[in-house]
Amino acid sequence: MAKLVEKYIEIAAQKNPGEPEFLQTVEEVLTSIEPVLEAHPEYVKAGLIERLIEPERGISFRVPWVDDNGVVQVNRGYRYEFNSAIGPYKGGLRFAPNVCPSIIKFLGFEQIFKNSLTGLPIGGGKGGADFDPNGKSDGEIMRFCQSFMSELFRHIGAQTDVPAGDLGVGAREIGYMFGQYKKLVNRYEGVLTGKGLSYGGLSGRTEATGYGIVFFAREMLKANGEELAGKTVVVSGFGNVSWGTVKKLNQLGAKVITISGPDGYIYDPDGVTAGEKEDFLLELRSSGKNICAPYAEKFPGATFYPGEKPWGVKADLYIPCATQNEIHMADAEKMVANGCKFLCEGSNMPTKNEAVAYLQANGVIVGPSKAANAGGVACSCIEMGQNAGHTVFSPDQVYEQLETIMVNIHKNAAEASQKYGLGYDLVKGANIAGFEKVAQAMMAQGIV
Ligand code: 2IT
Repeated sequence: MAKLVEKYIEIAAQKNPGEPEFLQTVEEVLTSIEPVLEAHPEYVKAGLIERLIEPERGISFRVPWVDDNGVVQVNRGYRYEFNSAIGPYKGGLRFAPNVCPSIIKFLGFEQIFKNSLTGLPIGGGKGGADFDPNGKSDGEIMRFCQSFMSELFRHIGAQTDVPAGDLGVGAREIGYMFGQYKKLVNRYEGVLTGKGLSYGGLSGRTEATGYGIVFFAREMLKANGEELAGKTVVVSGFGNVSWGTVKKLNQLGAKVITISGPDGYIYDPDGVTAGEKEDFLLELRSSGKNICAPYAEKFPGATFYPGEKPWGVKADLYIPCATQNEIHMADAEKMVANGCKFLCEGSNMPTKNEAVAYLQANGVIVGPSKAANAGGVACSCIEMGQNAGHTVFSPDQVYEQLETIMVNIHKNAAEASQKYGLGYDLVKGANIAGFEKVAQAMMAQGIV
């Protein structure tokens, strides 16, 4: 079976040259599900893996817009509709200069299993553009979002494909895209999630990803006889996911000692505490400068380390929340040397495959992002339900469901790993649990 998995990985490599991020996740997922393929030769016969690694549809399009100086700018937009076996395509839109097919396809492929793990009826997709929102005026952001939606609208819909935010796409961008979609189709429908509360958004969606990550981390610790209260935590990033994570960690009595940005990291030995410090993350984000250094000017107890990542700081728990491939082998070595016991991945695929293997081999419990950060998309699906039912859910209703979903994801990943004799391996368990449901649905629906 190892040979077979190698063959699939080889097919992916041949068909997707120059796409390292996509191939990284394909290899990670397929290696994990080897025992499932062994138990189900009918999946092999049905060409299920060949079909799974090929997106159902990939769209690339021109996004022309005019900047504040009257100069025409052209970006490239994408939507990869990866798998609709268990529900409409669902996944965020990322606006960042490095967006390319490899990044969108890695995110789209991950999203298939993540969305399946939520237990909710959502397929996998992802999109975005190679547009850098940092330093752009509000007018430029609006014109870009309108132009982007002027093409994307024909491919999406509440029953077809429901995008949301990701890096560089928050409530403001979702608002502009929603307005343009509604104008073009003349229909008020829940085609995007992460909307503002005044026009169909879900209470708690903004916090959902970070809160979910912390619930997942709590379950990981609990399963290993430990609790979050009193733990020191290294967090990276300072955006929406980091903010929600810091908030919930503070509520549960843990102490966050770092945040980071593309410019370096902040070490705050007193903790990024609730209130002023926590709220300052929002200010940093909305400044549009994409730097975290001002935190150390505002709070003199903190130190800014330019150009460095926080992985050499000693802590009980590490939660990367910035972007993909933040943790390389050298970082993993530092973490192990510092006695790291738990890594809970907040951002999508923050750790290189070889670094995950090294951490696990050295006794670190790793919570994979597709399980740990699934609370965001789970709440997106609750938002879809709210819109389809023409109703409004209270924050308490949302938080209660979110917590239950995260507890179940941890339980299902741990059980799937046990079932295949892999012990407590959440990385493999999450891939297996996510895959099993999608595989069953694909088998039931024939060769499509
Ligand atoms: O990576 C993710 O799960 C997201 N960016 C959220 C996707 C969604 O549709 O809410």
